Amino acid sequence: MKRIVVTGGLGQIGTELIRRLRKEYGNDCVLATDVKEEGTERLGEGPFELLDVTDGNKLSELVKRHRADTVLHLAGILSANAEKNPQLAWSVNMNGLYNALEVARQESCSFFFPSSIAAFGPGTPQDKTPQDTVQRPNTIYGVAKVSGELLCDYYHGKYGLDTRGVRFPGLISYDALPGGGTTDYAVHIYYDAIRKGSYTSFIAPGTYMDMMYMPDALDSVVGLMEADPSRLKHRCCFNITAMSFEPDQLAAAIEKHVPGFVLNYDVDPARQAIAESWPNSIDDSAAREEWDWNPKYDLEAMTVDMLEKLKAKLS
Ligand code: NAD
Ligand code: AKB
Repeated sequence: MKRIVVTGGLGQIGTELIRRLRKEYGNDCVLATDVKEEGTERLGEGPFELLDVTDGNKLSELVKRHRADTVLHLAGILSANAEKNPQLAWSVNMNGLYNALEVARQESCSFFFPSSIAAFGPGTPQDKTPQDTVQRPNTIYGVAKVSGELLCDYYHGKYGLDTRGVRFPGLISYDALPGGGTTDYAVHIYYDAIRKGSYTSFIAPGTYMDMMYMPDALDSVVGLMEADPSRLKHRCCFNITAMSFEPDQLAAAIEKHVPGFVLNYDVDPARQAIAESWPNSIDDSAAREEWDWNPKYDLEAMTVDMLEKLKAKLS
């Protein structure tokens, strides 16, 4: 039975991942932590501790006290918020990661790192971006993600630490709201479709980005952490994707189920520039070959489920 510590557990991913892990491994086996406390009731039964990941001593104390064998390091500042305060983003995203890796090394824990499509940049091939390719991002978030990937691979090579990770695309979900990223438009559009029948996008038409529905993202974490290590040629991190679309295509998918839905545009230059520096679509064949990655939701299936779940939530 695994004993897991999750950092940044009250975010968009953590909220759902912790419930899923508690179902799989037992409530008491999963220690949720975050720098804030609002939203703990959404995590279900199980232990919770306040933790700022820049405090390495507290992180170490909690991992030891929980007798953890696995650390899932979700704490971070997302792309758009990171550009507003690069110094804070570096401190949380890099120093927090270093602290978490050091504790994992000392306590011999398996380690999960959520990288991002942001680990690519303007010089990367933009279509079907390969697993191993140019990574020269021009955002502080992306710079920290590439550095984090390298650091995780370093800990694997140097210390034999069981580090694993994925490059998540934009994640779409109906439970916790996204935390200040560039792909957030693809979540907000569903809320506004139900509340107002229209949405104003801060991302321009024709801007393709990879996306994924949260149930597939949760499967990816569990699937990769359970994967047979002898099959893994890569560690940090695997390209994974489920779909790639631009705002008009997303609007058309929603309009099929919300007749009369209207998409307007008021493009935010800062977030648009970030989006344009990321791939249009990435190639996830390494993940498919090495640990049988296989997402279930395409745009249509995700849209049907999102609208149904959100209608129930907002009614
Ligand atoms: P989120 O912003 O929703 O949640 C991040 C959590 O980290 C928040 O609950 C926040 O309170 C916490 N946090 C911030 N500073 C902290 C600190 N100093 N100490 C401890 N906790 C702190 O983000 P998310 O979407 O859940 O993403 C989790 C991870 O996955 C991040 O590393 C993110 O970069 C990565 N990721 C997310 C996406 C996505 O679309 N959601 C895509 C790619 C990668
Ligand atoms: C963001 O937009 O910052 C995140 C991500 C793709 O990393 N959703």
